[in-house]
Amino acid sequence: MPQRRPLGTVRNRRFTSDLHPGRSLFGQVIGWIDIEKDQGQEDRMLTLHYAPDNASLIVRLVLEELTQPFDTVLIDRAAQEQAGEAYRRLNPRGLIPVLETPDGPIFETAAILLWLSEAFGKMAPQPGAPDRAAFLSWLFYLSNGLHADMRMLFYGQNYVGVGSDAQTSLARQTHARIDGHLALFDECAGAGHEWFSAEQPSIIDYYLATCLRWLALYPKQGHAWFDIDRTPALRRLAERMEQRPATLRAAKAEGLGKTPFSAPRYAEPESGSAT
Ligand SMILES: N[C@@H](CCC(=O)N[C@@H](CS)C(=O)NCC(=O)O)C(=O)O
Repeated sequence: MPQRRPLGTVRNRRFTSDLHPGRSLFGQVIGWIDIEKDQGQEDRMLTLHYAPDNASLIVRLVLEELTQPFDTVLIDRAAQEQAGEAYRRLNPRGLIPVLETPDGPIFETAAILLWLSEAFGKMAPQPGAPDRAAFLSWLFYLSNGLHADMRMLFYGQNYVGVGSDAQTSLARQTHARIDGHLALFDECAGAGHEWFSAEQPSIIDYYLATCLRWLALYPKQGHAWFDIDRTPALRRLAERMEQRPATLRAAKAEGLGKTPFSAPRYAEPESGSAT
């Protein structure tokens, strides 16, 4: 069961040691003083603010792959809790996810993933590695290109208002742009990089697999245009990623079923709602 507690209680923890540049955050002894700690509660360093099947899912998947224990705080989307004052203290933009860390709260999915990959020294080429530059380019393209365009599909009214002609036109143009992004990612997935669609999963793999899931499901009245079979390398990625034990654990936690990336169904979580 997800844990619920008032937003921001981890702010009451105080970090007591300096981080050493160039060393993995979790490879060293770090000290926390818990000022307010529930009795019997484990002292965890990471807290994910989430709603089922929201962008927080990508962070959950990566935390599971890293086998890192974390706390969760369920955001009540039906009550627009993410837009409230308390949540905006963690993410001024009022969007899910936020990950609370020893370095403070982080928002924006790609920023969180990058922070995790550096903190644990895994799931991405590390600073100084020869393929770091290419990896960063594709991570930012995923976040700032594909994911940003997907938000236009899912939240069209925020971009062109509620008029149906404007929404239809926006959707048509956005489909074409997303198809273009996916074609480029498909080619990149088949190019033999170690940081994308390789044997060991990367943060890009989980981020993209989750985008494929959402494209197949959302918006509820307008997803028929999408066909994963137009991008065979991405289909293979989706099928491979859903076999990972990390995906099975995340799928169980958020009620995603057995094929959450290649043939998804709507989430049936025990608590909370996706929208
Ligand atoms: N660029 C943001 C996008 C996050 C995002 O779109 N979050 C959605 C849920 S998947 C959200 O909070 N929607 C609520 C809203 O727009 O009010 C990120 O990567 O973190």
